[in-house]
Amino acid sequence: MTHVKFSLLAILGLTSLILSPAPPARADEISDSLGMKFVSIPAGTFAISADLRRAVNLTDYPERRVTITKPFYLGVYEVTQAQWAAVMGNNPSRFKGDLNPVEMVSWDDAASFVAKLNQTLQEGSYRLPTEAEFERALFAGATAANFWGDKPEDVTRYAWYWENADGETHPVGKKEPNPWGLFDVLGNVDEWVSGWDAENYYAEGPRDDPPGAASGRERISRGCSWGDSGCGSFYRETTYPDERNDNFGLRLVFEPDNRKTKRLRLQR
Ligand SMILES: [Ca+2]
Repeated sequence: MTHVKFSLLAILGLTSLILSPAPPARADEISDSLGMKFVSIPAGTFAISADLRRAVNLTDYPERRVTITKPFYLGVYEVTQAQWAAVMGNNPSRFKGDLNPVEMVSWDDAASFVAKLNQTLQEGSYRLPTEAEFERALFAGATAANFWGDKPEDVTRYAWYWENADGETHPVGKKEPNPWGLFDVLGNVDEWVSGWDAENYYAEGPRDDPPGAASGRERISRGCSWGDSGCGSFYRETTYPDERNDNFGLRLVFEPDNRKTKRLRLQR
């Protein structure tokens, strides 16, 4: 069993050298043996976006503040097809490309990927981001309608969406990152977040580290995709957990095992 695990890790390591995009490393980035890179998102208190308030009918609350109490590592990129295939042994994507984001994955499929990754790599713990974490990371401290400001048309610098994507996904990391170093946080594929959709959740749920509703009928994706016209920070979709589509993908939160963090940290 141990032998199998080490062999798999060796394959994953080689695969990551060949198949990972390689922008300059930031001091606060870490990388796992699969080649997935993560950047630290700072803790802080912020107002959940007007668009999320509208989406969940929180119109009686002109401002609703939540706190992320500790920094967390979020994937710099969407999970790629090469990374998915290295872990799951298959590639369900419609738009094939090793460095393109995996798609045609349901929320349930994403949960299976996370479970297998945790079982295989054992370098720490992987999970989907909560919706509050996604909002924190997406807006990167900005209070404007989008992280770049109030001009919606500037989204074309950061995102692949209907008007510029030629009807398909693109390799991750080709557009500009947001101020906290996240690529394709808008556009390319919609990204699953944890928790269920629930109308009163942000009115009645916890203010600190809200995990998302514990039950419901539909899961949530954020960030718009190649197939969405007029992509922006407002984008939020709710879908049954077993529904696959060529616009659904994911990015992960990684909580490194503290004993291994030093080895995982990238050098400048
Ligand atoms: Ca995306």
